[in-house]
Amino acid sequence: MQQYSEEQAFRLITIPISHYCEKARWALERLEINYIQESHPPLFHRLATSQSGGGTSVPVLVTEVGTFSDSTDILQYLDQITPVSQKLYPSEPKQRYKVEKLENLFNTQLGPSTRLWFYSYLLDNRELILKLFCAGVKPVEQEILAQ
Ligand SMILES: N[C@@H](CCC(=O)N[C@@H](CS)C(=O)NCC(=O)O)C(=O)O
Repeated sequence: MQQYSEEQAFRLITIPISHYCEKARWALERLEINYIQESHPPLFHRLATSQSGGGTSVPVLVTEVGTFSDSTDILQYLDQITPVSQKLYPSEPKQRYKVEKLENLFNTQLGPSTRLWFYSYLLDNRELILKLFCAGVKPVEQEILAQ
């Protein structure tokens, strides 16, 4: 089911290997919302995030009503504009509390810990870093990174 037109497509600023970006992508795709993804290698992303009114981190979702620069804010906004039958979050208050608690735990503990673990292996492998950081980014950024 397509609910949003091409003109309304949101812009999602990402870096290729971020699990927080994957969370935002998952929500957009689950809700079948049109979006244009703009991926940048880490650090290059900061120009796009700052110019769009976000902070320094990704994901950033740019919409007609504003810019959302935190994955939970993005999911909550998407949930707000979604019909009741497709909501991401439960409507029942106790269930919603449980879901938000889990989301917060994953955001503040699991997410940063797995990222640290992953980077501790990745940083020794330049070839793999380049491959992962460059997935889906503009050729000019790929070239600069490969120098
Ligand atoms: N609380 C934020 C955390 C996002 C976050 O840590 N993003 C990382 C990528 S996994 C990032 O942008 N790092 C690069 C930077 O901060 O410059 C969210 O849920 O969106």
